[in-house]
Formats: sequence, C-alpha cells, structure tokens
Amino acid sequence: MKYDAVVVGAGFAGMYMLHRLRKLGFSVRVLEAGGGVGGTWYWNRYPGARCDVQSLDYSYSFDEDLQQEWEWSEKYATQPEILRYANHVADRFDLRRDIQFDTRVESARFVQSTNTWQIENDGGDVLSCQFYIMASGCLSVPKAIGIPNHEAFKGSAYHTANWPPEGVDFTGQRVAVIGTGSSAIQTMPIVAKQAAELTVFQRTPAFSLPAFNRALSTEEVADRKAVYTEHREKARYSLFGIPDTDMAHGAFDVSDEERDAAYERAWQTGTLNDILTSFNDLLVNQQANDTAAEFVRNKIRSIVKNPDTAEILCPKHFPFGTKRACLDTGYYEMFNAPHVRLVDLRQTPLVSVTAAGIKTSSTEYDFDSIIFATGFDAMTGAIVSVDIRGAGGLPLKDKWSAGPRTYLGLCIAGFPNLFTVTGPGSPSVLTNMMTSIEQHVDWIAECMTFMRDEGHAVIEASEQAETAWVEHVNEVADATLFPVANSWYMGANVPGKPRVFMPYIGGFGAYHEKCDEVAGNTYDGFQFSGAVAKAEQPASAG
Ligand code: N01
Repeated sequence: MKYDAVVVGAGFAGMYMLHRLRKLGFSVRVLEAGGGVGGTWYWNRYPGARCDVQSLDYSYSFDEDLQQEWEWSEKYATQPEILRYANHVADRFDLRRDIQFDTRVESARFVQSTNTWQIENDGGDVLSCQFYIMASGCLSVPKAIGIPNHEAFKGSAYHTANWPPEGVDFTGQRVAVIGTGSSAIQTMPIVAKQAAELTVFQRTPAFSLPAFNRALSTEEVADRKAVYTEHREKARYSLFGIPDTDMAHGAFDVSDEERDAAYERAWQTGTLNDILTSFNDLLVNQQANDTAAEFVRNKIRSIVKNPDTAEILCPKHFPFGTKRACLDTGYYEMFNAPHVRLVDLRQTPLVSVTAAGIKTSSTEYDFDSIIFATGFDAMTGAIVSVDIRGAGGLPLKDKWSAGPRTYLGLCIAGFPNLFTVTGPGSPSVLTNMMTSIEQHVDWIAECMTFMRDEGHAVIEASEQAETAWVEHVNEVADATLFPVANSWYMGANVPGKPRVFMPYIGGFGAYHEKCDEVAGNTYDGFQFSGAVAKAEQPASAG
C-alpha cells in the first residue's frame, strides 16, 4: 500500500498528526504496537498512575469544541481518565479507521530512486510512503532491567510500564519495589495500603513534591474554559509549555525569610515547577539551587519521623530539578507506617534477584511480588528500536552512536522526509508534552502542505544546519546545572548510552519562534529536491 504518510504511534502525538494530515487531504496510515490508542497512558496502568501536569493544561487545544465539552474531574487526572479522554478523541474524530493496532514497526528504509520510505512491520507487510513520521513517544521503551538473575524470581514480577490491564491485588503480600522515580513514587503509597509488607529498594533518592490533588470545582473549570484561548496562547510562548510565573529575581536578591516564604508558597501550590521557577537562577547557580534543595530536604525531614530514614530519603547527589522531580500523594508519609521499610542500595548494593526475592550485599529478602520501576530508554529508545536506514542505507543507530543529532528535534540530515515528533533536540520532555506535540504536528503539517503546493518531493535538513543546532543545544545545556546529574535526560540511566543532554532547554517559546522563523524563511537550513507533478497531489480525504 502507498500512503502520503506513515505515522508510528497512536499516542497523543500520532493521533493529532493523523487528524491534522487527514484534514489537509493527505492519505495517512498509523501503526501502533498497542491494542488501543493512548500511547504511554495505554501501557502505564500501574496503580496511582497520574499525569504530573494539571489536567486543564494536559489536553489538546486544537479544537475549541473538544476543549469546551470535555470535563476533567481532578486537578491531576488519573491514567484511566486520560485513557478515556484519548478514546473520546479517537471516537470524536473517527481516527480508528486509519490506525492499525497490534502492529510493531520493524524497519524503515529510504529508497532514493523513488523518493519513498518502505516501512516493514512485524506482520511482514511493507508499506510505502513519501513521509515517515515517528510519533513514538519519549518514554515508551522500558530500559533493560539489568539486574543479575532478575528472571529467576519464582514469585510475581511486574514492570510499571507494562502493567497487567486487569490490575493486581497485593493484599497480604510481601512486596518489593525497585526504583524511586516518578512511577515508583506514585504507585508505592497505594500498594502499601494493600500489602502486608512493602520494601523499597532505593539507589538514588528523588526530590518529590506534594501534588495536593483534589477534585476540580465547577467554577474553576468554567473559569478556565472562559479564557482557554488566551491561556493556551500564553502556554505556546512560555518556558515550559504552561503559562509562566514571574521570575524577576535571583535567589539571593531577597532575604532568607523572603526566599523561604517564596518556596513555601510554591510548595503549597502542589505543582512540579513552581519551586524551580521561584527564582531565575536555580538552574544555573549551584548555591542558589542549594537553597531550594535544602528547603525540600527540610520538608522531608519534617514529614518522615525516623531521622535515619529521612536522611536516606534526602536527595544529595544532584541539583534540585536536574533530574525530573516527582509529584506524590503521601509518599514520604508512607515511611511512617510500620510495615514499610527502606533499603539504601548505596550502603548495601543490590547483588541479584533470587528465586525467593532480592539479595543485597548484607541481606537476603523474601517476597511474593517484585515491582520493577526502573525507568526508560528515554527520548531515543523508541526511535532507534526501529531499524531506520536513510539515504545510501545509513543506519540511524550508527549516525547517533555518539548521541542523537537532529535539526530542531524535527529532522535528521541524511534521512530525507523523516520527521520526529518531540524528538531529541526539541524542548519535549522539559515541557507540557501536549503543547510541544501540537507545535510539532502543526509545523510538520504546514511543511508537508508547503511541499505539496510547491511540488517538492523531498525535504532534508542540511548537515551544516544540523551541526549548528546540535552545538546550540549543547551550549545552552552547558550553561545550566543539568549536565551534572546522572539523569535520563543525559542518557545516564542506560549503561553504555552516550552521555548527552538530549532535550532543548532554551525555553519552549524561544524554540517555537525559531521553528516559525525557519519555516517563514522558506525552511532555512533545509534542502528541497525532486518534483511532484500537480496531478499526483491527493484530493481532500476530509
Ligand atoms: O523512571 P526513572 P520512572 N538497580 O528513570 C532506579 C515520566 N513519568 O518510570 O536514579 C536499582 O525516573 C533508578 O535509580 P537511579 C517522568 O518524566 C511521568 O519512575 O538510576 N535501582 C530510579 O530510582 C519520569 O521522570 C509520570 O540510581 C535502579 C528508578 O529506578 C519518567 O517518566 C509518571 C536500577 C527509575 O526512575 C521516568 O519515570 C511516571 C537498578 N539496576 C513517569 N535501575 C507522571 O506524569 C533503575 N533503578 C506523573
């Protein structure tokens, strides 16, 4: 079959890409490994899974009727509610007829003689298309567990990113959780309510902030809906894809009391970024950052009653905000329960999983269930999981062997007509993903329309533009504290992965303007080639 575009992934990026292109008259096929839409929200069904961006922001803005009619029930939506929303969107815009579920893309090759991509899936089908669009998510491939013997465990083992849809009842069980990132921190307080014993294996403590989740009132929903258009527009030119707060001062421009009062106000809002954006130097000045980090550590010490446990939970290994902070409901409080214990893997390293449980350098523990919350091969994992070969058969894996290289996080030199939605080199995971997804999808759709109107068959980023962009991404990152941390932003959580800061930290608004400027300047930094006869242009498919 021949399509104008093949899109990989039916999460929020792939769904909007399909809708936008179809409306423009392009023929599109979406290939999705899961059995339904929703991407990350389809797979991550662990108890307690919620979005850490507020529901009234974490939703599409492209259709005024959609954003007016959908009713979010809580400040932070649960995974089931977000999945219902994804399904509602799929129904409302009749998306399913162009999505092929339970289909994993294996390889994609650019054929220069025909200027087409040949996409092969795990069913052995080969699809041909002009444009190949990876909308495969930034946190969609779990990293290899990498713990010796992990398959030897005779009890039940789970991974937060591939949770059984029917759910799990841990009542009366001895449960272990490995990892203390966002997934673990969300799920543990719920599992602790069921389990007879919960043992937390922590290698690096995270900074976690209280979500203060609650039901949304009718009034606040109505108030937001009354100003949704202006609110979304502010988000489009903000730092993180949600309207900015005032950041006029540095942390040492105010007295100690004023600084602590600002952090306390930010703590009470129950949001991910408010402490980080209390002052304008927290991500660039270690001393300034220390004030925020110590504020959060003191909160941990005030919540956790056992001072030794509190100290083990206090993050001291990286600056605040340089690994993504977590939002929790009752995480630190959970350690005050007598049936919850904390194992510090820095003191007693994990040796292996055993048939009965987990062995550290000091103790062997027995469990009924182990939950692995060990994270993802972030940002590049899903892209290189497909064997992508560009012009001349160049494998993308080889091109990216020293780290990802893109122009604007949208295109890759040597890989004509390939687009990556929220790819490395774009703000993506540092922002509200919905804002980033819509901006990328709109840019790609407008670029494809431009090419159709002008009769261009092929677009490719120039090596020069790509190199300049990669240097800029690195330069901006190097001016911050981000590269200090062993984070998944740096690829540092996956053994052997190149250590490169992958997202763009120059601010979403500035990035958005740069993308618009490039397009407005006849796609500066791109080369067009080939020609499409007017007669071959597709008629509107509605
Ligand atoms: O994964 P993580 P995650 N032995 O990589 C530990 C998004 N998300 O799934 O730091 C022992 O953050 C590892 O320890 P260390 C969000 O962007 C969003 O929790 O490598 N421990 C770490 O503690 C988030 O940032 C939402 O020393 C091992 C943990 O496992 C991102 O997804 C919800 C280990 C992994 O933490 C990833 O979150 C959930 C080993 N061999 C996720 N290997 C919301 O929207 C790993 N660890 C709310």
